[in-house]
Amino acid sequence: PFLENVVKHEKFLNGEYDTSFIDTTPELFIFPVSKDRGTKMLNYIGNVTINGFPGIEKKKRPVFTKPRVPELPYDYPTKAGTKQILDTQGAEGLVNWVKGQKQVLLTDTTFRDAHQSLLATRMRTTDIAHIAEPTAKLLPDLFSFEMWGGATFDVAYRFLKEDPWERLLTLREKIPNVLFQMLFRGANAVGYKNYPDNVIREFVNHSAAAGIDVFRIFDSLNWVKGMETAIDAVRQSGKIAEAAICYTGDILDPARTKYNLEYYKNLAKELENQGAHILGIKDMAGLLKPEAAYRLISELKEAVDIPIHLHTHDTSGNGIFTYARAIEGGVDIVDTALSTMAGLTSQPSANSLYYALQGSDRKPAVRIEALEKLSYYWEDIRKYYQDFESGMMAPHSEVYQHEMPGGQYSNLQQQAKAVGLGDEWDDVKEMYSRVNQMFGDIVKVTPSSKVVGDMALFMVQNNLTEQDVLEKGNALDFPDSVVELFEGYLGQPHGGFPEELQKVILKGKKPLEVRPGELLEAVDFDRLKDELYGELGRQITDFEAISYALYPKVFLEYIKTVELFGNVSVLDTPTFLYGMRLGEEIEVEIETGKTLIVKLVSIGQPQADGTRVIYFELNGQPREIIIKDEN
Ligand code: 3PY
Ligand code: ZN
Repeated sequence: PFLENVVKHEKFLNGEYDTSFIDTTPELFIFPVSKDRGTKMLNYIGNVTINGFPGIEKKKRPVFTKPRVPELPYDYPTKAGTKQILDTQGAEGLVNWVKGQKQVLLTDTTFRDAHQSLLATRMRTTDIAHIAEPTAKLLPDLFSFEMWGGATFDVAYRFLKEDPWERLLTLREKIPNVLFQMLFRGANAVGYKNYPDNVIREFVNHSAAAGIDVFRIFDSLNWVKGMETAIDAVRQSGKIAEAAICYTGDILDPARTKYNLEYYKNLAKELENQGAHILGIKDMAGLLKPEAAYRLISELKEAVDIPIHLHTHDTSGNGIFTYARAIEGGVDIVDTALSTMAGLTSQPSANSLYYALQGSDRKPAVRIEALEKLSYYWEDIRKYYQDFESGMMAPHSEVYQHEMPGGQYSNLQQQAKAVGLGDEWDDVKEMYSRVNQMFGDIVKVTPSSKVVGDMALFMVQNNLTEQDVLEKGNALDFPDSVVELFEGYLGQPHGGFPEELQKVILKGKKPLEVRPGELLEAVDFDRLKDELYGELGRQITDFEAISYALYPKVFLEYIKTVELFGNVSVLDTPTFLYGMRLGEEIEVEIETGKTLIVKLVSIGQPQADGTRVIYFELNGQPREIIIKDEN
């Protein structure tokens, strides 16, 4: 604070003080570095070796095979793709190009939704970055890579201890030819609650500048008002606004009248009028049955003039059939993942779809050898993350009953385990669908799906029925997320909230009737940067300020970890998740051209104070690190 005061002082800034001592006594300015990077890294490795990684069963580091990166000749070209169309012809030009395609276009979700849905979003940047260049070269004909947003932003900081902006910048450099797409939760940005409008705008502007081209914008209650600010911000940034309708219910079931074809058609027209360049159909749970897909898409093609982009999850095992029918219905773009990261709660496999469309005039212009080669890599990488797998081994048609989004399945399961309900998972799933009915049959997608999940956990944990909630609600302390939903802080559901339940949950509080963004005070980014400057003692980037505005606690926690352990994103994933085996030697490139060689020599016995000494060699020099054994 003292220095900060000095360097910001008007007279100091005007040069009214003699500062020649800076030049004459340089020794005053050599600050002690508390720990060097190597030591910090050894601290991390020692710690994870002894104490394990959250969510990973404690065991010796497994032996993994070297991931198979496709070998390409050094002069293999990077063909121009959709990114160049957008950059030279603008959003309208790109939309016209899409409309002119006979083939069905593909978005590859391997870098985002696939691992969000299969591996609790734990995929690290290093594993994506290693395959990014070959992917750009082998798949130049894709519509886009969905590679950012959704839960990846939060999980990067919270669990992977890495910076999501870095991921975007790194991948953009390696993939210059295909559009980058992100999932954007409308007024909830990449978080779980509504943010002030200026935060939404800043986020969109900075992500656009850092490399995002297509923003898939949705609202977790399909409330168009909640999407308006984001759509406008994206349009203003010159990028593609893909406004999405979340698909829920079943248009084939005449008994379920709340979300019928008319509902979807009206919503589609509203979004087109709102300025959407592309209409997204976001079937986040994989509920869109094949015949429903045909009807929905063919009717929407009549209702709107913009291209339609369909997203589904293969949870039920019907994904390819759904796409085949949607393609007959005229869908322009579909979301797939590389086969070894596809299926189950993830997207349908691009490799399978390729073969399913053989003989069709809408077959995509991708090369099957490319898809297969890249799939080998992901088959190897996926093994690193085996502890984050959901355990779902086969198609799961029960999804048509519980309606849980693919991205939530593995996450809610982790949450259930964390609160001691690991063995009651079947009850939690069943309760999830009962809570949905109790809430009036709402759209369930982040963050509304999280609220349904929180309530389901709460009810199973406390042994409550729907009746209990209504009768004893006054004495119950509902999860905050549930109270906020019923207060209107996530917007308004189609048909409103069930009134009796709303009264019980709000206990006299008045619900909002307007868009939360109208009431939330704008974030003063200059003040926020000053605040952070005070806290961290260094200049703050715009990216950091936005992250802090979205997740103050998570962001500061991340900064603390980096101070303690340095930049752990440079570690290979087996070391990051499992630590090292005795006698093992690894290389860590801490910056381009600067490599540390680390060998784990031995692990000392636990001491009376609960610590152990870990003996390493760092670039051939012995190093001892003291680690607190938390076991
Ligand atoms: C997200 O919002 O993260 C989702 O993937 C919703 O399906
Ligand atoms: Zn999804």
